[in-house]
Amino acid sequence: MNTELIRKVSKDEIDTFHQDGVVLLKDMFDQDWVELLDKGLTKNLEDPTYRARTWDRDAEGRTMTWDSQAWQNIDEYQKFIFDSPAAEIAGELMKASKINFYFDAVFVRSPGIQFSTPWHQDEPYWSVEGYDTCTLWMPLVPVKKENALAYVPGSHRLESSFYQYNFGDLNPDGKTQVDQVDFSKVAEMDLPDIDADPEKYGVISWDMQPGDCVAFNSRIIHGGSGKLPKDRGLRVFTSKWLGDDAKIKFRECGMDPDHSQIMTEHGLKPGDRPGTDLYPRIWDRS
Ligand SMILES: O=C(O)CCC(=O)C(=O)O
Repeated sequence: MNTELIRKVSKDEIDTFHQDGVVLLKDMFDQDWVELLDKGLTKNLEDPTYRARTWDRDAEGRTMTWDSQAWQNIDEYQKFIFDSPAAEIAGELMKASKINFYFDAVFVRSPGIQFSTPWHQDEPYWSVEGYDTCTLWMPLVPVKKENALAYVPGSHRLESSFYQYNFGDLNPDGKTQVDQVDFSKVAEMDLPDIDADPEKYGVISWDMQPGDCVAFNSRIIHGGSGKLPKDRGLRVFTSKWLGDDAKIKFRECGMDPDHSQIMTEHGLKPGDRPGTDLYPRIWDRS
């Protein structure tokens, strides 16, 4: 298992990440990491956290499942977070001096399910604020660009706060939503109707193989991923990383996911740099 970068993150990739807020990184992880995460994901699905939810179940019983913050109970995820080159990749892209791990989230779709993730942003609704935050989106199976997560390049720089899709509404089982939030008090405007004219918004996504990842700034508008052909499922592991300017922020409007309680229990308060064993420092430039 290769704990070092198997190739450098290029200057072009770093520039694209800053300009567009998203970049495809081909061949960034070797197959050992992909297999390890896949094993972890199987465990995660067999023994989900209390947060796990089915976001969609269609008439044929096909599902889209989400879970998050499972890493503390899954050795494979821990090994990836602490020993893989992921933190260094995030550090290079964000030109950071230090990188803390924030949390993991998985998105698993049955073959043929049509469900698409609604367009949304992440960081404006996190319990952390900062421009220097990024997600590594890693499919553990091959995925075509029309079924992969899509992005609006440059939207990470928009100042507006948009009405956020309430993911608590994705709840076909009527399960009590643990992170139910009311975003209506903060947002100034609706997200544009991106699906009406994806070209106008420059919507981008890529064909990907296991070992590739997309890195995106957590403020970017992203969504889609789905509309799968009958013989194709999708298993995605994502990891969220914090760069230099990330600070804890408890948002009055509610948060998704809301870490305020566990942060407080760990002695963390608004304005602090996320740390402790909850958000471990994984990488330093030195
Ligand atoms: O893969 C998906 O469907 C959604 C991923 C996502 O929204 C995220 O990683 O923030």
